[in-house]
Amino acid sequence: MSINVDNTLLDSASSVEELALDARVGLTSTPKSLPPRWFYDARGSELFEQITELPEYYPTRTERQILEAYADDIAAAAPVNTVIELGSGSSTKTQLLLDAWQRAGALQRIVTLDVSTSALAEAAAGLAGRYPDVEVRPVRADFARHLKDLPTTGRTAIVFLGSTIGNLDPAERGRFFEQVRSALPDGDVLLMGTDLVKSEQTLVPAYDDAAGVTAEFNLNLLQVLNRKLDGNLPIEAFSHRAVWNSEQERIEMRLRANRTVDACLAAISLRVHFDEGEEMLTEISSKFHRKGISAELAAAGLCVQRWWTDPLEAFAVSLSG
Ligand code: AVJ
Repeated sequence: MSINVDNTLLDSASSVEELALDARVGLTSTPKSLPPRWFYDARGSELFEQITELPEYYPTRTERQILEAYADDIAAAAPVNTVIELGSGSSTKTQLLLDAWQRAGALQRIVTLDVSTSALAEAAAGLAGRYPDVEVRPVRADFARHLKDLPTTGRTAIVFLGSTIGNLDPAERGRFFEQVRSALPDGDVLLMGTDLVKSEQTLVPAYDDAAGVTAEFNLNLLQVLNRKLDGNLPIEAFSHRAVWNSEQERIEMRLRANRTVDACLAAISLRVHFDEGEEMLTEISSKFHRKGISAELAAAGLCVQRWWTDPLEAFAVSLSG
């Protein structure tokens, strides 16, 4: 079965315009940076799926372990009929929750929201097949901006898994939680996965795996720029870096120019220069403590009601309202 992806909030033309804007700002800043959502073209989404299966990348399987153990507990604590999944990707872990909500008997509607049309379309077909009596609505949108534009009917859980919240810096998280708070009437909830602070020896390999999949994922960003903005960035001149920033408790993915690079993005008439050794920040992946994330939620008026974790406390799933 195929279900149309709703592109009205983010069509491909506006997406290219937004990339143009981000590239113009990010590539002329010091240090250079780009927002991580541009990783997820069809190839990038596929590479991310491969990352989730790497031996070093513990977050996905740990979160799945938590959901496997506690899905019924979660469904009981959050008796909802509408699920809005943000940054849904392939929605595979979400099925554990949806099964539990369905067992509880009230599941009526699933809205999935992602920037990747290909991931949305594929996931929606799977969900519609698995939950034939449930309305499935894939919406192409940016979770950081479009929450207020989503239909909210019925008792709702906003589900935000995978520690995607870690991609936002503290100010962006503050704004995001405010939006969640205004989108959720009393009684509605946010179910969120957060990766927890742990040793650098575990964190760095998770973002710099032996097979080089994360490196390919990071470098694919240059292909996205070249393809969408008619650029000629020499991919082979760059290498992948994953660095633990212990002060800000986040992994930083960077692309390092191994030589001087002079290139251009013709579609936006932008010349791009990298010095040898210069690094561009392509993603932050913040790691959390229970206390810190609870305080951030509280600052937006959200209270943590439940907190589920794995035995090693590598990852947590929280329920707030
Ligand atoms: C999907 C944003 C949660 O930060 O761990 C994985 C993306 N980047 N490996 C993460 C990612 C490099 C992932 N998130």
